[in-house]
Amino acid sequence: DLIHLEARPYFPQLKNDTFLRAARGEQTQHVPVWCMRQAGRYLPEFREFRAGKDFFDTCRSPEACCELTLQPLRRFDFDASIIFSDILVVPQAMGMEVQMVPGKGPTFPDPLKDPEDLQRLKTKVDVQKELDYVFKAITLTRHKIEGKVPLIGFTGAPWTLMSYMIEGSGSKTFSKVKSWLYRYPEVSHMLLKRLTDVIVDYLLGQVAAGAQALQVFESHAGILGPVEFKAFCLPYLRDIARRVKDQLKETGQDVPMIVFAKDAHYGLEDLSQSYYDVVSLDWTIDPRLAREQTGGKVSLQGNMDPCALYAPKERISEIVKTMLEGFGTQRYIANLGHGMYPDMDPESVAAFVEAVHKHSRQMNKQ
Ligand code: 1CP
Repeated sequence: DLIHLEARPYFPQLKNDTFLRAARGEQTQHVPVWCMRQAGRYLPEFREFRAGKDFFDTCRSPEACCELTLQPLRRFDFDASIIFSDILVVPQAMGMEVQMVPGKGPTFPDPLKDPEDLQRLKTKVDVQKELDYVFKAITLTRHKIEGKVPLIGFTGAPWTLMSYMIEGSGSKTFSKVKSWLYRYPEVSHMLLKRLTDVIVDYLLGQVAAGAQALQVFESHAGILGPVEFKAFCLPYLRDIARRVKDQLKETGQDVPMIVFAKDAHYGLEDLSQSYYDVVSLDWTIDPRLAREQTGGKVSLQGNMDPCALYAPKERISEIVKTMLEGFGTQRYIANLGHGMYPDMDPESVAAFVEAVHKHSRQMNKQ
């Protein structure tokens, strides 16, 4: 059986459920906080641990993933953790080769060039087998975290993964993958559908392994206009949440789901009605406007400009206070608007986390 979804009572009991409560829209005493890319090169212990090791070899080692997930929790008072992995393990599971080239980022030596190349992908992907190493990492980490905070599992969304599979790496214009949407819309939908099927199994497998929340990264949403977003992103994002939620419901499980569609301003209202519990925002969106557009239907997550971490500590505290005033202290998870950068100071992260906890507790008393 691919997915056995029974609850796992033998995991250590959760001691801090603030993040899960905020995600579900329940009252919290303080605003929970975590950072996208909280495991990363800005931590000296991360650089030391990763030194000389291949990135995807590290991803395939449950022990290594566990250690890297736990590192930021030893330093900071985060209210959630995210499993160390990468979104590109999904194209690998579908049969594509991906290398992490130092200084360049992820690279596909043999990207998809034209519609016939879809034949190079596996027709049937045994997710349980191909991504077993991620599931093992999640189960191990869930034990080793000892209930300190919830563990978030994640995936890349179909459009973002499709863009890497066709561009072969990051890109300035994304002209190759966008040309597919205009030249081969039907084949594009076929590919997005196949990615969606794998992603649904992958997320369910992560929950079965011990993930307590799920985040879907549509990091490249913003390179599309509103019409293409509605055609090529939104239906698949909805489909993923609906199918995962339906399957979990059958076994009485409720796992909060977060969608992060970076730079998709025009999509906010639709995303708030797409079965996700939480909509995660990049820093270009005004908190009050986001609340209006999502109509109080979902919790919100985000959205401090990561570069605000370069500010002096007192300034970080002020920025956080303004952000909390904009979002309010309920139905809200503080985070950055995107991932951290390697040259950031861990002290600034500590200041960010402290400011969120301190200001939100004060505001809740008033
Ligand atoms: O050697 C290294 O340390 C490389 C840096 C690194 C790290 C730490 C990469 C390469 N991936 C990761 C881990 C990672 N990737 C996590 C771990 C958990 C955490 O947040 O602490 C997560 C959630 C991701 C997800 C991811 N990978 C995304 C979605 C989030 C986002 O940033 O928008 C994307 C787009 C990737 C691809 C990727 N992997 C790595 C890089 C440098 C990139 C981006 C490349 C590009 O700009 O296109």
